Amino acid sequence: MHERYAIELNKQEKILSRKNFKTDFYNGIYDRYEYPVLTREHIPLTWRYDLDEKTNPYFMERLGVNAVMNSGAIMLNGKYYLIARIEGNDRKSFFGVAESDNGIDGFRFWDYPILLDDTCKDETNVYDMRLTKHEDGYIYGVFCSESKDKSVNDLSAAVAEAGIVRTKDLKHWERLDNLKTLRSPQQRNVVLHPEFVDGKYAFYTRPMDDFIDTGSGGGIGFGLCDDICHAVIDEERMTSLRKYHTITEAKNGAGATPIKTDKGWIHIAHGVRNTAAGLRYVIYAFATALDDPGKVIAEPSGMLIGPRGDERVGDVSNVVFTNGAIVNENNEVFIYYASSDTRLHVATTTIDRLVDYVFNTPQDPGRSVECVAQRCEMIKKNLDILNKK
Ligand code: M1P
Repeated sequence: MHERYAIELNKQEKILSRKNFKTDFYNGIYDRYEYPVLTREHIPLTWRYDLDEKTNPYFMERLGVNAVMNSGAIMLNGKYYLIARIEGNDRKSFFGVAESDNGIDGFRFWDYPILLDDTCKDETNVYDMRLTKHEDGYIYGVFCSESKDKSVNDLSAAVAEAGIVRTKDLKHWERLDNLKTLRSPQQRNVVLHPEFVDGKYAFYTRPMDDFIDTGSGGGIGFGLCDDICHAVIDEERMTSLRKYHTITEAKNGAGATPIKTDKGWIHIAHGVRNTAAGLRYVIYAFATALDDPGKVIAEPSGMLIGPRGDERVGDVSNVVFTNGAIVNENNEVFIYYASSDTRLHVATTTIDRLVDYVFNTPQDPGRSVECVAQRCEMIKKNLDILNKK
């Protein structure tokens, strides 16, 4: 074995066995952590280097990895699993399973990445899998299946669809037909709801006219389908809407699979606005009704998580994005979010705090003057409290 192997393995082991800890960041809603939970440095050396000295005498990285980011998440048999989006140096993304005992550190990838059934010959790229433990007994993975748009003579033009796989153990994956939405030409950020709705499979969708621009797509959609093996959605109605001069002005999209609470389904999604420096992605939350998971019943004002410090910089800067969260047996919530399409972090909270945040944080009144009035009302209440002391 090349002498460099042991050196690199040792360096990697330090990262893999590093304990993570909460930073002093405080907002009462969630905690942030010092280290990302997954980075390109977490990728096994066997995935990147040819260890055969005859074919790789200089111990070169042959198949490098550029980034590890947007990850689906699930708890199984007491362990925390992430289905990470891994982007190779060749810009193609793929999925790998990383496992941890506590959800905040010690994530290690299994021996092999996931090799999907090659059922879509035009598919060039796959990414951002959302995992749903469905009441039908399967774990579903819904991801973006991207192909070149052959209808135009533009090498960057693409078509996004929602690919669907299912498994029971995260080891054997069965590929189903891509979702068809009859009224939306493109789809990304599609999430399967964990329960049947009116006896049907229910999806949160993101209707788009184009690969980047959602165009006439007004926000996060919701639609039902009869057959998950050949999923077709005829009609999508809107849930969380894009709104002028908010964090969702340019687009939004469903993130983690919704979390069921006594008061409603809590959704942790992303919102995008345009700036002179390009698109800015933040994470926000809202709730839908238990008896109608497509109907928004609470939407706190503004963002839940925005990029901070080093998180602001990466391959696609000024981005935080989530497609996975875990609730453990103690009702602790682990929100996995990637920063700047480069690495993956965790923020932790509890169901009680999340419910309080979603249902008791005031809504965005929509105009500066009303926002100031809203803030003044709270300040007045606070000053009255302080002055009584
Ligand atoms: O680059 C930021 C994100 O862009 C896309 O999100 P959306 O579909 O809302 O534009 C996704 O491709 C996502 O993977 C990426 O993190």
